[in-house]
This record gives sequence, structure tokens and C-alpha cells, in this order.
Amino acid sequence: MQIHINHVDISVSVGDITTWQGDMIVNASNSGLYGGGGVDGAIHRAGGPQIAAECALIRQKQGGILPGEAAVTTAGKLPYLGIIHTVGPIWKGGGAGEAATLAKCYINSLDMAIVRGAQSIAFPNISTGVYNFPKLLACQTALSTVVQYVSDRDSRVLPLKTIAFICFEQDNAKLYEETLKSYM
Ligand code: AR6
Repeated sequence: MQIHINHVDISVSVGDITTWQGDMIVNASNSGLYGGGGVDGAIHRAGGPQIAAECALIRQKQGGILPGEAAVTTAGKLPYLGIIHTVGPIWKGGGAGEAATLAKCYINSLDMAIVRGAQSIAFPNISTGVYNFPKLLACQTALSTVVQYVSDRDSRVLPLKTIAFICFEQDNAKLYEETLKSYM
């Protein structure tokens, strides 16, 4: 399903993000950009070793990235303008600013996509796997952040036309669909 806000489509679907068709995809990485399991593993496997090689360069240059930040690499064998690697917060009970950090992941990723002229971007459900962020709060944070981001900008100069949330799990997809409906 999808909604349309300020000339931007915001959609939700179930699937593997590495098969999504569009300009840029976001990876839920770690601070060292080391590659790992979950969506990170899927993106590195599908894109090939060139992605890890560029992650190593970023590590050498700036020592990785902090939770909430983002960095761009090549997409390797994947047909995208690039991969945006962001690092979600590890859930520690909610008192450590986790929701604000998660919101920053979405904002910084969208900023990077716009700088590269992307017209479409896909996000996984950052932090809701190994990092254990509660799924409903993660969904509410992701959607409210993205809706606010799109609403605050002048659509005449915004290259982005599509923001897709790709849920790997049905329960996340259900939460996203229900929450998205509240913005209709
Ligand atoms: N496409 C879309 N979403 C996926 C895919 C896929 N192919 N595979 C898994 N997911 P996680 P995190 C979903 O654990 O919680 C890594 O090892 C998954 O169902 O990938 O941010 C990194 O290296 C879940 O909803 O990321 C870090 O060390 C969501 O992606 C750490 O995990 C995020 O789950 C980051 O943890």
C-alpha cells in the first residue's frame, strides 16, 4: 500500500530489499561498517566484495560511523546509484535516546539520497532485528520522521518521488500498513 504526501509516494511492501527496483537502498549496518547478518549480510552478499572494500576505506578514513549517521558506498553488482549505510541504535530500554537516534538514521539517509539526486529510496526496518528495537515504536518513529521530512520540504525542488519501506517480516508490514493509514 502507499500514501501520497507533498508529491512523494510513501509505500510499504514485504520482501527482500536487494530485489527492490529503484535508485538507492539503505543498509542497517554497524558502527564499524563490518558487514554482518540480517539485511546487512543480504546486501553484502548480493552486491559483492566491492561494498566491503569501500566500507574498509570509510573505516580507515573516519573510523566508522556513529549510531544515527550514514555513509554511502558503491552498490557493487546491485543496480543502484549507491548503498546508504546507516547505524541504528541498539535498544537499551528507551532511556538512552534510542528513538531520536533512529529518527536521525532516516533523516541522514534521506539527506544523502537527495545529495546524489536519487528519485527513489528503500529502507529496511532499521534496528528491529539484532538491535532489538521494539517494532511498533520503530515503525512509528520511521513513519513520523519520513512524513515530517517530506512535509517540511518544497516539493518543486525535492528530487525524491518515492520512499519505500521494505519489510522482511509480515508483523512489521502489518504495523507499517496500520500506521501509514493514520496519515491518509
Ligand atoms: N531485506 C529487507 N529486510 C531484511 C532483510 C532483507 N533481505 N533481511 C533482514 N531484514 P537486522 P539491526 C530485516 O538484524 O537490527 C547486522 O548484523 C529484519 O527482519 O538486519 O539494525 C548488522 O551488521 C529486520 O526487520 O538489523 C549490525 O551488526 C530488519 O531487517 C546489526 O545486524 C533489521 O534487522 C544491525 O541490527
